[in-house]
Amino acid sequence: MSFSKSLKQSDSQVYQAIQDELDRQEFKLEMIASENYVSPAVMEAVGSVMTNKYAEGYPHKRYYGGCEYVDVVEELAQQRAQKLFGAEAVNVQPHSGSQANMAVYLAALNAGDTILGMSLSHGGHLTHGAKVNFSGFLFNAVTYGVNAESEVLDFDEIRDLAQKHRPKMIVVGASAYPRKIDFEKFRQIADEVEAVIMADIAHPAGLVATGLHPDPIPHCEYVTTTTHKTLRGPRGGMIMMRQDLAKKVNSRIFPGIQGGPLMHVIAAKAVAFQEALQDDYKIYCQQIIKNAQTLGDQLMEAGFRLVSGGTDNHLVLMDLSEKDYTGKDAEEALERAGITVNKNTVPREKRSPFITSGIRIGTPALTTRGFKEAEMQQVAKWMLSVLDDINNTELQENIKKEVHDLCKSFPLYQT
Ligand code: DSN
Repeated sequence: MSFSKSLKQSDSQVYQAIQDELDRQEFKLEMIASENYVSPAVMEAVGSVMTNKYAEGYPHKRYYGGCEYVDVVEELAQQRAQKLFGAEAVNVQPHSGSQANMAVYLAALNAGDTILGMSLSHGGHLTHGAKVNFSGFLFNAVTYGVNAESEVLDFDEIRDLAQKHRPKMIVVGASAYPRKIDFEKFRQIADEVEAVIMADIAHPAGLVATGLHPDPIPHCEYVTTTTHKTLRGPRGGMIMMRQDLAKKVNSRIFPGIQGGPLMHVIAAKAVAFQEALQDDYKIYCQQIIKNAQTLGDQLMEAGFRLVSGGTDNHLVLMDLSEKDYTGKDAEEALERAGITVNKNTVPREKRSPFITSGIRIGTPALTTRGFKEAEMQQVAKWMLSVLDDINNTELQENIKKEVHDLCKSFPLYQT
């Protein structure tokens, strides 16, 4: 019977892959803007016996017996999220950001209704109306972008589009937008056309929670987020809303689109929210922004172009369209040097999403491991060396060793 064996004893292949992933995270520079490292406490909850429990329904109204302890963690997660964001009502059950968004759409809209969201190629998200996504199949999706010159949200264009198309919902939020989002301005436009707003704050959620980014809660009917980006919790989603909207949204999550909630993940969300309520989490979020700005300044000083000319959040978007290499080339070269980023489309993109003319670089994960401005300057130097001589694999190999050494001085999980 293999039940009582450790993973190492029972499945050497999966065990080895996890060890390799641990090494990758420990010894490479993780700069994907949507990723982070959770605390051992969060991981302990994700790996707990709560994974065994079926708990369809909501606390104290379940379809299964034996839910008294999963009720405790779900209520803790709800209460802590409410405190963290000042939300009237929350649903902590969405398995992902995509499912959080889907539940809101199904609560607020009918198939065929018009939604107005940010275009994917300008930094939006698949679930904000992309043609290849359910949000594009089910709804009549119209998109807005950034201003051609300033590369920041163009509220005149957004107002014109809203008045022309009369969307039932305006979707606010982005996956690759380096600036703060003014939810109050979106509210004014939404009121002019009698639309509701769903703000998807998956990327800046931690910055919102700590007051370092404008707060969508007073201005938006629905606020969705993932819990694993700047918020530094387990992989999952969450919906925040006014109390009067909660019943319908909750019914769209269960039984609408999900079955049993992932109680181990909900337990870990509770742990992460408690961590985010501590004073040092705000210091962490402040450092994320300082680190992104330090990196951005160094790249610009070296002559690189950043979309919108800089950042005031956790990411920078490098526009490489004037270079003789692509976003894909840059991603691959940096990866060979131990620096993980992702290729990304930029405004006015001419290449396919598989090639792109940009890279998106984020600082939440490196900030978690303790990097500050000095380390970010070093990281920028390595990136610049790689990009200045992009086919030099010997240089990349040498930088990879230096990256390894720096990572060793900032241990994550291995002591
Ligand atoms: N895939 C996420 C990102 O990288 O931004 C968004 O869901």
